[in-house]
Amino acid sequence: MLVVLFDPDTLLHQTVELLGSKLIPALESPKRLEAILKSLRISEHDVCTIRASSGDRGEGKARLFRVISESHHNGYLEHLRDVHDEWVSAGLIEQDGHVMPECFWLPTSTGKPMRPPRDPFARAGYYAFDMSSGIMSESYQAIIASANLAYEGTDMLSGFSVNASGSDVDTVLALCRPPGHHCDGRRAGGYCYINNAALAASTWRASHSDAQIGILDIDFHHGNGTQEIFYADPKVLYVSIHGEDEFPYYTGAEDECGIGAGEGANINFPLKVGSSVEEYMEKLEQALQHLLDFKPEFLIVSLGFDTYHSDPLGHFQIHTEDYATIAETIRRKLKDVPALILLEGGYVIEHLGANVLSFLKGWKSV
Ligand code: OKS
Ligand code: ZN
Repeated sequence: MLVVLFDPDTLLHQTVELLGSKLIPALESPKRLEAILKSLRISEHDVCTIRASSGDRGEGKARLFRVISESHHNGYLEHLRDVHDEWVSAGLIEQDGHVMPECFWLPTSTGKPMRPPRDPFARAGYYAFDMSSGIMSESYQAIIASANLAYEGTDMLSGFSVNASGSDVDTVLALCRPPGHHCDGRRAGGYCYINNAALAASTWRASHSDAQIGILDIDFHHGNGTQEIFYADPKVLYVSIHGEDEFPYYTGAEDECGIGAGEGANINFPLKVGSSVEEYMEKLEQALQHLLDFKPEFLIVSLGFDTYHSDPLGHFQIHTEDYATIAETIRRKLKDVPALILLEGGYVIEHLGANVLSFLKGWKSV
């Protein structure tokens, strides 16, 4: 059985980004989820609504934060929680303003340790790598709601969640926003603040120590954050198919294979901008073979719909019906592996709902 998870608090985050040289409302907007929910409703697909902000404020929540801390720095998490208030108190912005970095940290030869500046204005650039990760008053609530979907979804799949009504759930689609795959545990960027995939992997491991976990990233963009978090980890295989030389520009090359014990457990498939669905499927088959050979007991799919042909931030020739083929191909190859599908990018609002439905149709056809 496949379950779709959603938290209304994820809609609260609505910020601005630098695109080209203009500051505009971020393309990663609540409208994306509203469009998906509308299509799911019309097709009479069940959506399970859960809330991170209500109900369990005790042990469950503490556990969520414990798991988040495994892959994210505490100072960074405190920054996400507090920086908007700090900027308001310092008179830097009004309550409805957005925290945006001015100057980024950069490596130097001074030998000084990298440490966060005390000044909240300066700190914004210490904990971010671009200007697509602004923070507004309700961002933190949405960020935690999004992360909680990955956490609860994993719990459902591993079978010990109080929310799980039965043990026949083998797939969860978590309608996460903000997305996660660009966040490396101490820097927000590319609309991402908490790495939902890393959080899911940590959640799984809490109940299955030593598990082999596979992550398939099929967003148009390279998941630099997920790669970074698991780069030295032999137990987590990260496989990504993404636009070559596209955002985030400095990662995603074929020769990034992992390090130390993790060598071989990171596989990148950069694909030329403008690639056809045939070229895409060829890489997908290869990616899936690597995952199958790895024998994961849990599969995380970072799913972006910015591979869609007319996406403003992606440039592959993929159409609505192709998402069914893609999903079917993944599911066929890794049929018995419980799967958590996490929403990442996808910005053509008018077609997002149809693309999600197409993906689900293909997934369920197996
Ligand atoms: C410029 C746009 C930055 C592109 C971010 C890409 C986000 C994404 N402000 N990642 O998967 O979809
Ligand atoms: Zn993307």
